[in-house]
Amino acid sequence: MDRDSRIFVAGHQGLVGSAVVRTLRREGFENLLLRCRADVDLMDADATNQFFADTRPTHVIDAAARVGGIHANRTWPANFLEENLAIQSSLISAAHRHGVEKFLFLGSSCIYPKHAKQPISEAALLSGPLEETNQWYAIAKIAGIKLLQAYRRQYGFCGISAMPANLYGPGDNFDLETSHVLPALIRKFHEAKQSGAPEVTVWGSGAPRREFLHVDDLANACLHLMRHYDSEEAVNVGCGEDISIAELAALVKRLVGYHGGIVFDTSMPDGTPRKLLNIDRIVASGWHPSIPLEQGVVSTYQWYLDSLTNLEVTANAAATPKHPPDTPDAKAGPLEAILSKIDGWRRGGLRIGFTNGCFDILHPGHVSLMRQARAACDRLVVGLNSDASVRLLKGPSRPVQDEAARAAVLSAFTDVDALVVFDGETPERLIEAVRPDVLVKGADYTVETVVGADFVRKHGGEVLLARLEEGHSTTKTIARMTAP
Ligand code: GFB
Repeated sequence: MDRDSRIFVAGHQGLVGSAVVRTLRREGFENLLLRCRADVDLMDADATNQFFADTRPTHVIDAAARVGGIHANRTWPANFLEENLAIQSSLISAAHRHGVEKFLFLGSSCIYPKHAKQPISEAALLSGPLEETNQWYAIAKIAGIKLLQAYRRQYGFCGISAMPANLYGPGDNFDLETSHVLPALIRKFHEAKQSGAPEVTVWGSGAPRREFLHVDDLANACLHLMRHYDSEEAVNVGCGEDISIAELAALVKRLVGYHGGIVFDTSMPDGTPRKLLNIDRIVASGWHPSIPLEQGVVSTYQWYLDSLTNLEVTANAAATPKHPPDTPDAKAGPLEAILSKIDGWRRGGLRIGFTNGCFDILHPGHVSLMRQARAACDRLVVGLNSDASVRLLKGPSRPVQDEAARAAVLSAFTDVDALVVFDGETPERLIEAVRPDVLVKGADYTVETVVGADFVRKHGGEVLLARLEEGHSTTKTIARMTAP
């Protein structure tokens, strides 16, 4: 891999992918292919294949995956198994078909048996039963390693697999339901410090041991492996030391500066008792971890604090729109920019709401819809039909106001936090990209007829029907305007 290589970083907005992009750029790699889910759905084999045909990457770093902590793994086993299988299969197949020179697949230390001998060497793969909570994710990742081995043996395809320890760092997910333990503890201790809560609850017994690797160390290792490693055998990437969850909680508590107590909730699962990786193989190839845990926790806590400040700035900006109504507001923007904004909100633990419409002539019914939608979430994203889309749905005389005017007026609503214009008849693709926690439409719909309802519910979200305001609708408004 050299500086001219066309490198596709799959999953570049996630914890790992964003660290890989940072590292590649720092090392002078500029020819990066970055696509978010709305551009290419990697679970869709045809779309992925087309993307490879169009862009012809020479190298792929596959950091795209459905990931989450112990509770998420236990709650959504079908998503963890099915989505990861689909993503890695379409990527590996397209990469082989379109002549990719080298492919790096990322797994996790949870692929190893629950009671593997410590420290766990790569040879422990498939030597015993998996841990129950994350077996679904582990099976998918094991299938990824095996698929690359099979492609290497059958086609000579150059695919390698790296298995990192538990990762953390800037850009981590701080949502308490779906996150891993380290960001969860940072957030819990921080919020307890702010509120003066007497104690913080830590899941499980505190006895399990975990090895934590800073994501920038992993990104470094990815680059190292792309340059120096070529074998069908997976390679472990860790820091070489582990710590119990009780010790980690005490460390985070001290670094955050919280002075209350810690209680353990043993109704929550412990998961694997221990998973310390043997990192002899990667160390022998010339790579070493460089970020000590304490330093990594301090900088991750700082990142978390910064992201909270950014949220406050965004919220204040939303409360006081600074733009005159005829200029596009900062809330509106291209999909990629809005998605990355949403990503930041979600990482900060905020609940994302979504509603959509033509919003051609705004009336009190719209004001009420926005208010109800915003009351059900922390940040409201509005999908606005483009002019072409409104013409398609309502006929050639519509819209009355073009999309720039409609976006400008909507952006002035304090209840609206972000706005995206979409083409086509329905916002289905947009909803899949935004993945709202709550999807809101007026009560002239039923839950069954709301576009995107199935998708949102399947992903743990809810659909809300907003109360209608008697006597107000765009059709009635236009009828009044055009009445003789
Ligand atoms: O990080 P974590 O969710 O994942 O949990 P795993 C590690 C340990 O921390 C478990 C405990 O024993 C949890 O019970 N824990 C304590 C907490 N408090 C909390 C908390 O507030 N949040 C969370 N999340 N945990 C995951 C796998 O396993 O590791 C994934 O499920 C993946 O598939 C990932 O492999 C690396 O280390 O148990």
